[in-house]
Amino acid sequence: EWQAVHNGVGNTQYSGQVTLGSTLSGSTYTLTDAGRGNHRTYDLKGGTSGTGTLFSGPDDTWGDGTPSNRETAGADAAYGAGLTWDYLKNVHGRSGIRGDGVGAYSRVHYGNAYVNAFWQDSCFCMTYGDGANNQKPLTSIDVAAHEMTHGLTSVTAKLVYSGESGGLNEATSDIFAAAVEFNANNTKDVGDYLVGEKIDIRGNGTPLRYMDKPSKDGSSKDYWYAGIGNVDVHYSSGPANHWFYLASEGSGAKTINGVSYDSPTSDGQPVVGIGREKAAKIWFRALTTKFTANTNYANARVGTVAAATELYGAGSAEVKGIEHAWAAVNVGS
Ligand code: ASN
Ligand code: ZN
Repeated sequence: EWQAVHNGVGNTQYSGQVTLGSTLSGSTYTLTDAGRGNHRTYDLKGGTSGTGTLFSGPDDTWGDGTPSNRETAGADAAYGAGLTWDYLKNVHGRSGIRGDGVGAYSRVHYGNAYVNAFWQDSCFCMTYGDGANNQKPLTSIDVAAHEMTHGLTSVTAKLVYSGESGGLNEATSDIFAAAVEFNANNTKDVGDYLVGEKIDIRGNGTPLRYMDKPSKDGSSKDYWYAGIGNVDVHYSSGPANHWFYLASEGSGAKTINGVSYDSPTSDGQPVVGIGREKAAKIWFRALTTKFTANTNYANARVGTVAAATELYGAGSAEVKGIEHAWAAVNVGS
């Protein structure tokens, strides 16, 4: 059976009106993205197990921009998964999480007022709660890209989710969350080095994490130290997130897409950025060809320098730039 690739209209909560891949079966459209490995988006309707119900309907318009319409969270989740698919394909030449052209799936409306989102290897799927009072689903671009990137890490480096490797696993998800958000060029949810700035998980409008200066969240670490492996992986990710910011943009004060940053360095020495595209290329190559399950911060420095050397040459400005960024987060050679 041959089915045409359709483009539906998504009225999202966080990213405005967007285009979504859909499929027409008979006279019913479903949120099945045939152009992206048949990634499907399901409604759990408050449940916490099973696949739920595939979003479907007689028109090809999904959601109305408000959380009271249950298609809205589906539109945001489908959009985020599609952007992450496109980013992997267009920037890194990878067709889907496993590189085999097969899409994962997404489930929204998990539980009641559940304030988290997660990836599971067991279902090869990502799942989203509806947030406080079921008003702030955790379906923004960066959260979706973060969760989908956990799938990528699981099938590549397989970084163990504890100790320093756990921090690097978390940082990998934050790094590609930022990269996907920048790559999306969405005018409502602009690219930034903040994580979770749209979902108001703290209830005061502040982001969950800050990559330019991770300690701004009150818990994350700016710099590596012996024993950082003992803190929660969402905080030991700090030095690697900070590395990505510094490697991309350099130290000091800077405003990008209306967001102001001021990134410090452990030794007070300035760092000159190489640009986020190159920094992301280096991290991706290291993740997929150098890092292994027990890679720690010292190993990550070695792995990224090896990746940068292959991409840009020994002694290149790119290699020097990322070495300076590692030194600036206290990861020495
Ligand atoms: N949302 C969290 C994360 O992806 C869930 C977890 O703690 N693993 O990091
Ligand atoms: Zn995570």
